[in-house]
Amino acid sequence: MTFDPEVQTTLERQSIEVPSWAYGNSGTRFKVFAQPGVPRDPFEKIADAAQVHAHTGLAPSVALHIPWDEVDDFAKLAEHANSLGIELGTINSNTFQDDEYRLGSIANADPAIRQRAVDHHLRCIDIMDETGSNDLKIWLADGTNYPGQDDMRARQERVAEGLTEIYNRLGSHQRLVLEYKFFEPAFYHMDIPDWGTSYAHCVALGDRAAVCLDTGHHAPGTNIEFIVAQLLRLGRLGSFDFNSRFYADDDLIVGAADPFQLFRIMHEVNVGGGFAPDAGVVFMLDQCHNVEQKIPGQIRSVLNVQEMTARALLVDADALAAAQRAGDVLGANEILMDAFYTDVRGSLAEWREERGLPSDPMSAYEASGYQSEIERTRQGGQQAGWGV
Ligand code: PSV
Ligand code: MN
Repeated sequence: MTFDPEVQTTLERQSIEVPSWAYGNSGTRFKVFAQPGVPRDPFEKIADAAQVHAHTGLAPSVALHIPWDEVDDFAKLAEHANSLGIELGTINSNTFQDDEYRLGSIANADPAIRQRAVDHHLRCIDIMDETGSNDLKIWLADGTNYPGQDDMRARQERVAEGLTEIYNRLGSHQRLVLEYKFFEPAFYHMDIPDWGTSYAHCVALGDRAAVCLDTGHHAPGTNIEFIVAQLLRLGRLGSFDFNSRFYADDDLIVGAADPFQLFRIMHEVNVGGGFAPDAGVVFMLDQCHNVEQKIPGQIRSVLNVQEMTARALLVDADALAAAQRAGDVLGANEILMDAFYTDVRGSLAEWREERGLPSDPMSAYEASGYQSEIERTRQGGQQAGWGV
C-alpha cells in the first residue's frame, strides 16, 4: 500500500521528542538497575538520543530535566546536539527531589520554600534562553497524604501565585506547559490532579500556557482520547508525555500495553487538527527502560507512535462522517476498526527506505555496533540515573 499524499505530508512532518532521562539508569522504588554503556553525563545522553533519530528520522529533539542535565555551558550542549543532527527541546523542571519539598514546592505553606521552587523555574527559563528551547514543562509533585494535612484551597491559591511569577518571566516566544497527575507521590490529593485543574490554571495565566497530557497519569479506564479531543477543541493541548501503563504510572514503552488506545488518541489528534504545524502540540515520550536496553527501547517507542499515527491517518474521514450522520452505529465503528486493523509496517518500511533510512531501524541499530562501542568505552565515572 502506498500512502496518499496527504498522509505522506503528515508522516513527513512528524517529530517525536525523546527524554534525556530515558537513557540513564532507572528502576522502581525497589531497585534501580545499572546497565552497561549508560551515559555518564548529558553530552553522552544526547549522543544516545541522536541514535534514535539517525535510525528512524522521527526524533529530532531531546527534552532535558533540570537539575539532572545541568552543565556548565548549555550553548555548548546545544552545539553538541546540533553537530549530531538533533536539537534541545523542552526543559522540564524538577521540584520533587530536594528534602525541602517534602510538603510541596509552590504549594508549600512555607513562603521560603515556595520562593525556592519559583527560583528553580526562573533558572530553568535562563537555561531555555541559552538552549533556544520554547517550552518549560512543569510537573508538580505537590499534594497531601492525609485529609486535613493542609488547606487544599489555600494550596490552589499558592500554586496560582507561583505559576504567575514563573509565567511572567517567560519570553514572548516561550510557553509554560502544565502537566497533571492524579496520584503519586501524594496519595490523598494532588494539587494538579487532572486536565481540568491544569486547564483552569492555564487559562488564568494567559495564551502561552497549555496542558501536558501524560498518558500514564489517569485513573484506570479513563477515556484519554476524550481529553485529547476536548483540549484540542479548547486550544490548550500543549504536549503529550507518551508512555504506556498496565497499572499506574508504569512508564512503559508507548503503545506496548494498549496499541488500540494509542490509535484512538492519534485519531482524535488528527480529527482535532493536532498534526497541523501551527497546532502547537509537542509529541514527547516520558519513559524509563528499566529491564530492556534503552536506545532500542526508544527506537521501538517512536516507531510505535509512527505506526499508530499512520493507521489513524487511514481512517476514511468522509465515510466515517457519513455513517455518523446517518446514525449507522455499526458502520461507523467498522470504518474506524478497518483503519486500526490495517498493517502499515511494510508501507512504513518502504517509506523509510525512500528517505535513505533503514527499513528496519531495530536491526539496523543492532548491526551498527553503537551499543557494543558504548559498552566498551564508557568505563569509569558515575552513570546517569535517578537523582544524579
Ligand atoms: C511524573 O510522574 C513525570 O511524568 C513528570 O513528567 C516528570 O517530569 C517525569 O515523570 C520524570 O520522569
Ligand atoms: Mn510525564
